[in-house]
Amino acid sequence: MKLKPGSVDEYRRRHDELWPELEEALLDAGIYDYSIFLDEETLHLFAVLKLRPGETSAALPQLPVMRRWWDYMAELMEVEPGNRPKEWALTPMFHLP
Ligand code: RM4
Repeated sequence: MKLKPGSVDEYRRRHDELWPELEEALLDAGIYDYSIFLDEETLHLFAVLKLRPGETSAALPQLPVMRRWWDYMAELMEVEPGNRPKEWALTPMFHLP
């Protein structure tokens, strides 16, 4: 994902106050150990999370709370039409299990 210039502090503040119902939806979708890192130079965000076995989190984008969060965050982030954050896939280069 990527932030718009000038959005770093507000992006952090909003995540420090993550809506409890969104946290619940993320956990219900099987997500845990979820972190988002910022490259201060490029404003790219690198999200890494774990999914419980058998979970895909595929239903999340359809949930009203997810859509409301994406609408709320759209002024701070590069987004697709519909306000889903733009994502740039990364190429795995190494993994030590
Ligand atoms: C991000 C973005 C992601 C969401 C996290 C919690 O800003 O909206 O889609 O998973 O917040």
